[in-house]
Amino acid sequence: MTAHTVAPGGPHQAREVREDVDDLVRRRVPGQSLEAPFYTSQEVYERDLDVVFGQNWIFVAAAAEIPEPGDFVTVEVGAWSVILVRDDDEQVQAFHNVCRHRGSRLLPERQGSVGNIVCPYHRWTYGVDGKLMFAESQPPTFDKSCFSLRSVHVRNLAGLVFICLAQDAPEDFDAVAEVIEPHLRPYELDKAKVAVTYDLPEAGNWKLVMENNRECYHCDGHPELITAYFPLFAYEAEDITPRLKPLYDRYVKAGDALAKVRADHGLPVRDHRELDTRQVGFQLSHLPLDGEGKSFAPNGGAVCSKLLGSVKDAAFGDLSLHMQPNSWFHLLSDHAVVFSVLPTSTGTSTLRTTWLVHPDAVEGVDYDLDALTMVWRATNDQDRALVAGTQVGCTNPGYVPGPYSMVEDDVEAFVNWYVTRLREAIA
Ligand code: 3BY
Ligand code: FES
Repeated sequence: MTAHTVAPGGPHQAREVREDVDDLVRRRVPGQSLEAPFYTSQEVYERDLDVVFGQNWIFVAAAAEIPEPGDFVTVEVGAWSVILVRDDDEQVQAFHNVCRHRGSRLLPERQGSVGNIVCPYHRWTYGVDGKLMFAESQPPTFDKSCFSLRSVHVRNLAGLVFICLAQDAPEDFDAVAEVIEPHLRPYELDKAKVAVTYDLPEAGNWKLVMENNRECYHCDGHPELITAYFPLFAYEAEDITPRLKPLYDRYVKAGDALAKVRADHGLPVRDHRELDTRQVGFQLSHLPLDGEGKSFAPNGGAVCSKLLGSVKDAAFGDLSLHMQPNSWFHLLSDHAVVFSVLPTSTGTSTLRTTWLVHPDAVEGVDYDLDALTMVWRATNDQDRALVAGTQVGCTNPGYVPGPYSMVEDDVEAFVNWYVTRLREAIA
């Protein structure tokens, strides 16, 4: 509950509720899963919208979704609605989806193309640069320049669009972007083509979707994925059990081969892990793939015959990028898959997945849409069931937090990042 909200029981009760959430945040025990109210309470949900989604850079779209001037998508984050639109200079702009007259929603559609943005109520008309161009029946003193659309902070990081809804956006985005951008550059995602995007409703709090993504402890539950993807996420040599040894040996060998390919492309081998050590938390790793080592087809085969951007070698591994608080990305030689999680209520969220291919790749010729998307559709669906099961479990009064294993350090890093943001807000 936000400080200014008055609870049904009056201001007194509002203060108690706020103190309850503060207390929950303060007493969080490191090394174990969060207490139930983090996933089940309306007050925590509202705090998350305020402090996490309202204050941080969040990933919301691929720039390829709006390739031409006038193309737009709208993004719903809690009660916010934001328009992302390509302007006449081909830059991505972000505006609150609210008319400057009497507040009507401007664009109700999820996606489309406009010449100008025209309010459906009294037809105030804005350019795609947000400037008010026309408002009927105004007095001579009316100054249009005072009523541009309210802009939202936006960055296009090599084709990945991030917004920040805060008045003052966290400053370290640009420093992080500088580290990440050279790794993304070969794929030329800004020029890519969207093969398909789809929204998966999740019956779980947004944090459960993120925590599930941050580990591969459960990856035996992804039979399609692990024919190509090594499920050794976050494993160190000492975590390798006899069962995993043959897989690990294959992983090391494939990693050596990938290092050579990266060197041939003039790229130094690099991993960056700053998941909970800065506000724009991220992890970037270039991972080898199993089987043929090319892409996410069963057994590591290719799924598109045209390689992205300037990538020369089909066996170019998987550039895996995790960003706090709500996204992850897989970039391969022949396609990329980008994921964002947005909260919709305490116990529900939406996972949006977009597949990108070379701009000239033709469906049915260079790729088959079912084959392109099969592995991650299956994986997302399996994860959806795991998340739903955890939401139900956390809601059970019998739930108590349990310990993270040695291979769940990225789950813990996500939770650390999250709790740090909440603690900073309390301070
Ligand atoms: O998409 C990912 O990066 C994670 C890693 C392991 C589980 N999930 C597939
Ligand atoms: Fe938009 Fe009136 S509310 S023109």
